[in-house]
Amino acid sequence: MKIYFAGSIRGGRDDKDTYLQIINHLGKYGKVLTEHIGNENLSSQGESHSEDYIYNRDMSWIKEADVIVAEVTQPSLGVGYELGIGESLGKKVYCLYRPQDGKKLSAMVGGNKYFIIKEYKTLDDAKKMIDGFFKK
Ligand code: 6K6
Repeated sequence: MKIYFAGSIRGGRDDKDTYLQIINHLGKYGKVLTEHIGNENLSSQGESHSEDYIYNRDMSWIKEADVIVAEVTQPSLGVGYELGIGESLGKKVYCLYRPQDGKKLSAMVGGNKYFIIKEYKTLDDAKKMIDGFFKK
């Protein structure tokens, strides 16, 4: 099972610890192609590869992936784009969202019935939701 994990980079790195925990948990179910997203040393400036390289690598990983799992709490143009590409390629797309006061998930994600969207409060909840998804 190849898993493409999507999480904000230039959209902001506030949730990078959460990404790392989710990526580690997803590792129980398959190969996470995008392990770097949980890297605490990866700043909002991203990796030191060229933009071209990153775009092409990430697009080929999405094509290769069996499933896309995204943490969508921190709004990110890149994550939104990846979700749309995942849908157009017919990939399963599973989104984890942590509701926060005064903020709402984009209607272009929240309103799209193609996406499986799960709301969580704690990391333990999120892990249990992931278990439920992969054990189906
Ligand atoms: C390169 C040089 C400077 O900054 C960069 C960007 N680096 C990236 N490295 C890896 N993955 C990236 C990068 N930029 C975007 N992505 C992909 O988009 C990841 O797979 C994330 O899921 C998503 C994050 O998008 P933004 O818009 O928050 O950066």
